[in-house]
Amino acid sequence: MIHLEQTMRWYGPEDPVSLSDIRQAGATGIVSALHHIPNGEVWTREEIAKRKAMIENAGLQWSVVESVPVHEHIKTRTGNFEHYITVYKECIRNLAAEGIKTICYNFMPVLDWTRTNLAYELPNGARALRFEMAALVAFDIHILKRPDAEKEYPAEQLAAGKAKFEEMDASAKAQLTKTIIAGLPGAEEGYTVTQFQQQLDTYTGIDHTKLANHLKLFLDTIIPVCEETGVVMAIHPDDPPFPIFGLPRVVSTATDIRRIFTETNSPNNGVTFCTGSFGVRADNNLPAMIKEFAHRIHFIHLRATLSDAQGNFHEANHLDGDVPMYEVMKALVHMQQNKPNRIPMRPDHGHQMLDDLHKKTNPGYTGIGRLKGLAELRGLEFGIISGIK
Ligand code: DNO
Repeated sequence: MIHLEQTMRWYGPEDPVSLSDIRQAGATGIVSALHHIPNGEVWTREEIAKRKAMIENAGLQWSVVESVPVHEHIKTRTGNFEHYITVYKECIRNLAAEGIKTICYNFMPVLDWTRTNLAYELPNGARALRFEMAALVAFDIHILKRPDAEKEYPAEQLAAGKAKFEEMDASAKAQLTKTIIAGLPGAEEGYTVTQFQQQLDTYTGIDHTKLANHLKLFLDTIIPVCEETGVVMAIHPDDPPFPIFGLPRVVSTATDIRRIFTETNSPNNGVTFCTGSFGVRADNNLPAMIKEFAHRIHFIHLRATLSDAQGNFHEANHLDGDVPMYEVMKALVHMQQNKPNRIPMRPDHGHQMLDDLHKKTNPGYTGIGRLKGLAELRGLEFGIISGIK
């Protein structure tokens, strides 16, 4: 039986979690990106080779790039978008030339992933990442004061947002603002409140259909380069998987993935199967999605969330929450047996716990929480595979 490849994300030399830590946690593959190169600039072969050597010198291999960011001009198809697509193709070619052939990316407008609380205390004292609708509304209506935003929320949410805003002091408001728009780890962009509104304005007139078409046009241009160089693209779902700040979302559901795969029909056009992102929607049946999209799942993020009908969620232990991780892992084990290569998976996020509570960490990317997640997931996979043999 073939096991999934166990990987962990490493933010590069500045990451408080070292390559040695990751190796001790048992991962063999690294997920990394050249975060020091600004979005829209070419990743040269030299820079890629340097990072690759660092990883290999630590006894690991660079399995996935997460992410080569997609410039906002490509998403809105304005300004210099053609230039940025040329740069993107160049990055694909250079990565392929250095032997790195799996690229994770997303097509979320303006913000990469979004949370409202990075230190949500759990009953056992560990801390988790949380998304609270009332906090998002408090920011949107009372801090950002986005024009006409009221019309997008039902009355109860507006009331909850107002109550939330009124209970926050100045430092809580500043903290919430920073959490939402200053850029979480891995996001290549951060904004001030004014810049954020200006960025939102660039999406005026871009609805779901238009954004979906921009993604298709982007893929139609880059996928031939991937086919030529043997690179697979793995789109990351929207996180959270529903529209926020009036922006369209086009990678949230099985219907979205089906559309993306049909419109640009190539095995190189694939998905990062992120159970944490897809799992927040009750209408996403994760095991069924794995079965349907197995041929195009090139990378896996495993994480569980606990959510409610109001759109609030927090990140639970990897085997808890409302993601049916046993069924998910069974479907993935089955998928892996029919693939020619090992599919990289990583424990996505982890709680801040034990000694990490006293350390400066990248929110969600602690050493100990992810070590625990990886250990549990690997144990689950081991159990399932042992039962099949
Ligand atoms: C968050 C990550 C995302 C992801 C990007 C992919 O922890 O899963 O930031 O890397 O959306 O492009």
